[in-house]
Amino acid sequence: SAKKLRVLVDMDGVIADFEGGFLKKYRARYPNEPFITLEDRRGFWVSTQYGQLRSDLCEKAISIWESKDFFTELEPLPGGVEAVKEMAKMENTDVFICTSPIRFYNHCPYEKYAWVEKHLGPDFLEQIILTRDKTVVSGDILIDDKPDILGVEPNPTWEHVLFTACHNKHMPPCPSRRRLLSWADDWKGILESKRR
Ligand code: UMP
Repeated sequence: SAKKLRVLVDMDGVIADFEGGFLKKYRARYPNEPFITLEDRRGFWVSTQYGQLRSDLCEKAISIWESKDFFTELEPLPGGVEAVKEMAKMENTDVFICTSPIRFYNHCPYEKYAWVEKHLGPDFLEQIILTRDKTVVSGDILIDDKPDILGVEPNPTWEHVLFTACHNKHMPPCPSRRRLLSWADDWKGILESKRR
């Protein structure tokens, strides 16, 4: 068809290893506190699960991603950077990185730009969308590990494809929602299905 396909790709948990980076820095900073292995993670909010473990651990968890260099130093998730670069080179395809910064804005927005420049290249700085509400962004597909993406727009234009992460992999399969198990999964097939 004539129109270009617009793909929105989330950052944390999809191309950047937020969970792995969090756990490593939490354990280094709080070596004597209990922690939750990635195998035992449930629910999107790390802070909520840590708060359930012990109430004061909620703010300790938050202190990790509010620290300088947390977001810049996240490792890329396997295959993510390569997939996004390949996607961006495909004909009739526009790719945007669509990510929600934390509300503590001292470091996070800057570091998200720095991460994209480092891993995807300076040209990709044109493709960044920072928003706390992804429902107002238009696109054909949103690849995101957050199970519930809500906001002011009740009928977003995109189809949410759930990207598998440690916190969502145990959720019962939902027939109306497609999943990408990893970047080794058939993301090209999902894009092709939207072009038809
Ligand atoms: N985040 C929190 N609390 C948590 C887990 C994640 O504030 O317990 C942050 C990290 C990201 C943002 O900046 O929320 C999620 O952004 P998206 O992946 O939905 O774009």
